[in-house]
Amino acid sequence: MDKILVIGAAGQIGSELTLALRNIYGGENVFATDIKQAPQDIIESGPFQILDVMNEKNLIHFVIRNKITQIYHLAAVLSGNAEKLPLQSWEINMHGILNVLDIGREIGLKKIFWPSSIAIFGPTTPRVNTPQLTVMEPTTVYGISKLAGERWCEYYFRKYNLDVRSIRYPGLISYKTEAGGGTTDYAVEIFYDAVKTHSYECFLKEDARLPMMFMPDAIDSTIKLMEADAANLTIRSSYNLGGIDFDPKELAAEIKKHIPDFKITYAPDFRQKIAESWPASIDDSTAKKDWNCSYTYDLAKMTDVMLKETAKKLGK
Ligand code: AKB
Repeated sequence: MDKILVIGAAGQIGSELTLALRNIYGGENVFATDIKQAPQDIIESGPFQILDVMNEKNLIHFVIRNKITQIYHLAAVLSGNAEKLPLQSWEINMHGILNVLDIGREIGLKKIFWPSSIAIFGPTTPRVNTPQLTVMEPTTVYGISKLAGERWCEYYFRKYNLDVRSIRYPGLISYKTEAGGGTTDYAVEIFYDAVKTHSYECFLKEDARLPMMFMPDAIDSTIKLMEADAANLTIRSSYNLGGIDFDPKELAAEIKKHIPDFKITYAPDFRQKIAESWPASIDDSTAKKDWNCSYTYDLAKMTDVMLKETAKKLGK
């Protein structure tokens, strides 16, 4: 039986992916770790330990002691936060993935998953239906670190035959754990404020169209990619994933169908410039061809579930 290590299990993706993996592989076989305390359901459904991916010695001891065969390395500083502390964020984002890749090579791990992002694209990239292979000149430190990480993943695959798999996530929308410090976070915050105050001040402009995805689709896609036959995978940097694309005005209009007096105002900050440098929509035909990726949620379905679940969470 595979033994899986999740690094960043208390984060936005990790808090949901860990539970999904435990459903498949059994709670005792999925080791959750983070530098902060995890939610109660993670602590109760299997092993959890505080662990810092930056500490290579502790990490390798953990991997050997627990006979780990697969790592999902999810910890990262996101785009908005990374702009505030560029060099520290570069260090965290790069050091983490390099530690994991090198342990993978040394121990002979079966598989590694690492998330990349639409942030690897930049203002010179075609914005509409952005292809899998295209110009990549990111202008954020987060984007630069994700692009470098992608190159390292492919390098370890080609040089050491390490089975690393990756997805370029669009903005992820979820109700369980809030995102922290990203440019696409408005699409999560808006639901909390809509439920609490029927209003939201958006830090992007009304027409800032970005690719997004509801978390259940992101989790399903991640597991599908990790279970795909290695022989079918033609991309060893990271796969484009499309999901849905919308702008703040369209999302507000969808929320208004449920909360008629909902009001949105706009006060764009530094994140608007980041959003303008990213794709508006994504061509994910390679992922569809190679491992049959597909999605369940469109804007209307996602909004309906987000409003219901956020209201439940806030006791409204
Ligand atoms: C961010 O906004 O930084 C992230 C991302 C798109 O990778 N959500």
